[in-house]
Amino acid sequence: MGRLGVGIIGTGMIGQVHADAARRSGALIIGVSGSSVDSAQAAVEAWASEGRAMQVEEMLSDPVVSVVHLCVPNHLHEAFATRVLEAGKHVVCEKPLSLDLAGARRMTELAGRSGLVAAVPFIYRYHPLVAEARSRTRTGNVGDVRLIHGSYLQDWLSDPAAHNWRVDAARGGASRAFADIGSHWCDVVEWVSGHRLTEVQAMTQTVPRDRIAAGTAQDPTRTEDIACVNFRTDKGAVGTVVVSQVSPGRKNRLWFEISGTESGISFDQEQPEGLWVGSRSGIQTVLRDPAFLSPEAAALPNLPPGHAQGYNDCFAAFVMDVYAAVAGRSEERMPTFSDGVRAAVITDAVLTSAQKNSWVDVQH
Ligand code: SOE
Repeated sequence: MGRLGVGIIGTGMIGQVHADAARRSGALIIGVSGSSVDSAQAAVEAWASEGRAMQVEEMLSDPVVSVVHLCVPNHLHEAFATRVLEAGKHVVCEKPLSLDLAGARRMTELAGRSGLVAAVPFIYRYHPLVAEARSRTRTGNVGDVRLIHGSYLQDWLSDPAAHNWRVDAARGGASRAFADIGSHWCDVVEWVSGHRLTEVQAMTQTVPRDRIAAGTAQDPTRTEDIACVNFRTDKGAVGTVVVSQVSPGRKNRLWFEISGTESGISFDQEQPEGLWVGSRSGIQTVLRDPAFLSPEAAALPNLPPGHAQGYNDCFAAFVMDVYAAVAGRSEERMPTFSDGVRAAVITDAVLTSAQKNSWVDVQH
């Protein structure tokens, strides 16, 4: 069978990440579409030379294109995903799925009716040591989980003059920091622990600043830079997560710790080659050495220990699962639009709780 033909819509950093992952997964990039022919052509020359600049309509009517990766700003996700699915093509849509919960639900219902693969890159599930943490939690090694806590800290918006489409609610959505990266944290801890958040009590903060983008004055930031969320889970645990994109020195620091009755485990995305394991008798660092990992973790693509794996490796493993699903093989780990709705449900509850200053149930 020939190589899977894919299209990329969006020419920013994440478009290149998707393209690299697609190539590593054996696909052929047929075309790239962008906000202009020039931006699409520049992307082709920079990271998709086997393809060509295409208009969206041309990409969606090309029978060689089977999967379309959406790497555009959030406010365009629903319209583009709808066009892709209605064109009969499988879709990978960046998170958050839509600007709000209703949009995420519409997209997921359409995807369900289409019978096509519709995936969302919650890619931190694909770190081998995240899989190891899941294995140890699910097989009872950790014992009964009592506490889940952590943070997801970045600093790319800590410069008062920094600007990005994400800070504008009209293009990014009503939630920014939590929808953008708090969603990753919640997805990965629910995936690892098997617990589901059932109630949240949240505070959000937008740090004062004026952002003047090059050439145009922008409204002062309206979406949150920081979210502090307490939560309860369906299996009796409690927890808290701090999400920030204004924490100087923290570049992409997703970190969680799960405390059980037998042991604790902790994972730091910025130090992904070792998993912290603690018990009353002592602590150890489990290295990413497939020879000593659970089958679930060893089954993920693993370079030899000491050959550090990272973000792009997780992305490639995710895209491999998407293309396996396109070929008809179901992949339990693969996050779908249903997981995108889950993230939107939690985000909606966080915003509601912050606005009401009260505990809020997380809808099923
Ligand atoms: C920016 O916050 C960002 O690129 C997110 O959009 C990604 O989902 C996250 O993985 C890294 O940071």
